[in-house]
Amino acid sequence: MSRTALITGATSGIGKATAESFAALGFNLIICGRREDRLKALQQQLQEQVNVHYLVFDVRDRKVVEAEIAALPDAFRQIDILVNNAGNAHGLDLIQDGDPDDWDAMLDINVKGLLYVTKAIVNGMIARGNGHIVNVGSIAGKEVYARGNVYCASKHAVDALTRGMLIDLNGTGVKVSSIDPGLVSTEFSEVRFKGDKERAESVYQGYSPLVASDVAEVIAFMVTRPAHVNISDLVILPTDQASSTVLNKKQ
Ligand code: NDP
Ligand code: 8X3
Repeated sequence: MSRTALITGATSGIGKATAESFAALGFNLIICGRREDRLKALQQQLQEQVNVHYLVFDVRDRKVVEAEIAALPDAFRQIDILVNNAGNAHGLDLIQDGDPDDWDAMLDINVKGLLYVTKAIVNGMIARGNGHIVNVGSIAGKEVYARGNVYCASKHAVDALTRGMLIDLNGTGVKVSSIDPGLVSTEFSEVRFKGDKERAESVYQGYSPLVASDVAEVIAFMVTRPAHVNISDLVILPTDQASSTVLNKKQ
């Protein structure tokens, strides 16, 4: 029987590319995000390959997350793979200049949103003795860089949660993995810089960044390992990047 995957943040970037990679593997999909027009377009694009259902929710809204997942149609109720991908950075400021609304967004979306979605799905996986949760962390969850403060804290929290889940779910049949990318050219920097496209584009110029499909292909590899193999943590960087701050960038 075909596996079913739920992907948060499937309207763009890594999440969308993961939906495309999973469709190529024949996985049925539940694609999630706030922008319904994009979810509809992706459903149209992929439904010739696999069954696709979409859910519109903000991962911050716990009640809606719970209700939408609880109300999934029968054909999509058994979720075999959860990709906790929804997230962004908001701002790139010194801590003393940071906007508390940005801090709330990063901690509520990247950390609490991941918890809400996981909670709504993990008990079904445990009951079936089978499942795989892939958390999209970041190099920012391994290192702290200047002005990264709260975004880095949110991704360090994702790193800790992945390790905590791995321990707590040991023996249940549910695999837990983290993928931690470096610089990936997506809408990420446009969100971080609040729609400033020029500044966002400059982040990815002068070197070869990862593209979303580079990360998606690795996620697809991670979820297709044999039952006894779990890739628990994987850092993926552009060849031009050695750490958060060491980048072979031509000015
Ligand atoms: P994008 O901005 O392209 O995609 C972000 C996705 O998250 C969108 O689909 C967006 O959907 C969704 N999202 C954001 N906020 C919410 C919310 N409140 N509720 C529901 N969905 C939300 O960025 P990326 O693809 O790059 O980012 C995906 C993940 O990868 C993030 O967790 C990010 O931190 C991580 N990452 C990114 C890196 C990069 O360099 N790009 C590097 C390392 C990690 P919508 O707006 O429709 O809700
Ligand atoms: C996104 C990569 O370096 O902008 O997580 O934090 S970085």
